[in-house]
Amino acid sequence: MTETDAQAVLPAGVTPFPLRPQSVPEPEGQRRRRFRTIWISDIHLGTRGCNARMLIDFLDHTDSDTLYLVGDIIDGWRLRKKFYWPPEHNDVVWRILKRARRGTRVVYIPGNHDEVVRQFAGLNFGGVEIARAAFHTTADGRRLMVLHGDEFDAVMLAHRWLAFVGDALYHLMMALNGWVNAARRALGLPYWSLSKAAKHKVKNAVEFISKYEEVVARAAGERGVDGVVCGHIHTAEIRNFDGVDYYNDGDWVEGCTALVEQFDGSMELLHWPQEMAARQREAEAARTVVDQPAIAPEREAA
Ligand SMILES: [Mn+2]
Repeated sequence: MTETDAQAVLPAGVTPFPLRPQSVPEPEGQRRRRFRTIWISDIHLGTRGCNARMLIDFLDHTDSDTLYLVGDIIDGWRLRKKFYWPPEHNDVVWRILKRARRGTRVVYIPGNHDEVVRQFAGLNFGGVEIARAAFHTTADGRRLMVLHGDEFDAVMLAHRWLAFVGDALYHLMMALNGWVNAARRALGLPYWSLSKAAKHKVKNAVEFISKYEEVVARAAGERGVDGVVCGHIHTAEIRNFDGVDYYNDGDWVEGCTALVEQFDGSMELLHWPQEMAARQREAEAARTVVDQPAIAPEREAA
């Protein structure tokens, strides 16, 4: 059903969902960085921790042939406790649906926080393919297994207490992170992730992450693929374990990262806060050049 059809069916005065305006308008005619493939995960829409604004900026400055949504896109666990859905979270959903309509192949692999969507694996909603896992072949012919990554939680049971303590600490840290960054914004400082900084200081967490990466890579190797792409642990990484490539696309709560494949098959992690800062510096440099006409004083002298 098109938007106009919906309008005809619905009673007067009732606006069909698609006609709701976006709160952050999508810039038009802007040059986007093109990639063969983009992987993003752990967006956690429906939580305060979600950096929707930064993700909107990412979506507005990039494009790809294929987009993989590698799980925990919507946080059903948190939403069940408390409904939280600001307009920017709608904007993210909108941008993804628009991409699918423009011709990007969008594959949504639900994670543990959006596991309710898993029952729809094999279906297609508005051009978004739902899948439990996927295989991706890179431009240089490597076969990668794509999955959220919570599948390995059982294997990581020995470390479960850490995950449990982690969850409580995590939400406390997220709240603090919001305050810290509001203050930093007010001071004109760039975004900085408190929990990311803290996590790298905690030895246990580092060990846990390293172990997790190894377990996932080994499982992928056993399935005979060349590599694996996952999310789940909110730690972006590109590593190789005994010839198996391990890629983690990170998250949009703390690090705000995406994994991208260039057209030659090479892979890269984009740290979006840094990309945004670099763009801002460039814009400022360009402004300075415009502000200082170099020729004018000499002409005056002549
Ligand atoms: Mn997860």
